[in-house]
Amino acid sequence: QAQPMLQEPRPFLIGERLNTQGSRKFKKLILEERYDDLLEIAYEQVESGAHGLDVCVALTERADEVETMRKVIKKLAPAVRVPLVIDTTEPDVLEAALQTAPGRCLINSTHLEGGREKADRVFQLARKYNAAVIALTIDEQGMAKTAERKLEVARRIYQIAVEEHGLRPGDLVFDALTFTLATGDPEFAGSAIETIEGIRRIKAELPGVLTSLGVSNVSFGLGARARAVLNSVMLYHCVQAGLDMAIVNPAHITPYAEIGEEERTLAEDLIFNRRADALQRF
Ligand code: THG
Repeated sequence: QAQPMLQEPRPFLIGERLNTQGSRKFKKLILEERYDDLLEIAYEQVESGAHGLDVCVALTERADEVETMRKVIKKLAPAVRVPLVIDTTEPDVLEAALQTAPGRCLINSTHLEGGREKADRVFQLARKYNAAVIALTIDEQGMAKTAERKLEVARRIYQIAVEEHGLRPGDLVFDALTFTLATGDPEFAGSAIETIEGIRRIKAELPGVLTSLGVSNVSFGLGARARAVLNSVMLYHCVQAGLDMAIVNPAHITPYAEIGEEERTLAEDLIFNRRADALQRF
C-alpha cells in the first residue's frame, strides 16, 4: 500500500520553527502580520533537510487563528514543495487549513484527553480531506508515562480511527511523547527509555501505523550545545526502535556518526538512565 507520508529511508523530518508557541521570531512575524518574511524560515528548514513543515499560529494575544492560518498556508503552499503539518487544537482552524492547502496534509494532533469527542471530529475531517493524523498517547488519565500505557492508549485510538472511522493504518501516526531529562526529577529518569520502548511496541503490535516524536522535548532546559547533542542521540535511538517521523529543528540535528564518542556516551548515560550522576556529567 502506498505510504505518501512516509520518507524512505526514515525518518521524515518535520520542521518545528513555524510555531508561535515554540519560536519567538515566528511569533513576532505573525503578530506584525509580516507574511512574506515567514518564507525565509520555511526555506531555511527545507534547505536544512525538513521533509514537512509544522505550522502553528495560535496566539493568546489574537482571536483570528482561522484567518491567520489561511494566510500562512496561502503564502507557504505555492512556495515550498513539502507537506504541511497543521498544528492546532481548534477544529475550525483545522478545517480551514485543510480547505486551503492544495495537497495531502498531516494533522497535528489529536488525543483522548477529556474523552473521544474531539478525536471523533478530527478523524471525520481526516476522512473528508484525505489527511493523515498524528495522535498523542494522552487519554483521560493524562500523558501516558510507561511503554505499556503508551501502547494501550495507541490501541484505543487505533480502534476509533481505523475500525470506526475507516482510516487506513498508514494514515495514523502515533506520538509516544517524551519528557525533558533536564530537571533531574527521579520520577522522569526512565522516561526516555519508556518512550523508545513505547515506539518499539506500537510498531510491533499495530501493523502499518507510523510513529512520530517531538524530539526537542527531551532536552528542554539545557544549553544549546547539550540540546543539539541530546536531541540527535535521542533521535538516533528512536529511529533504531522504529520511529518514522521526528519534529525537530533540522538545522540543529547532527548525524549520530558525527557526534564524538565522549559526548555520545554522556548523552546515552542520560537517555538510558545508566548512572545517577548522568545529568551533572552531561
Ligand atoms: N509532538 C507533536 N507536536 C508537537 C510537539 C510534540 N508540537 C509542538 C512541539 N512538541 C514541537 N515543536 C517545538 C518547537 C520549538 C521547540 C521545541 C519543540 C523549541 N524552541 C526553542 C526553545 O523553546 O528553547 C527555541 C525558542 C525560540 O527560538 O524562541 O525548543 O512533542 N506531535
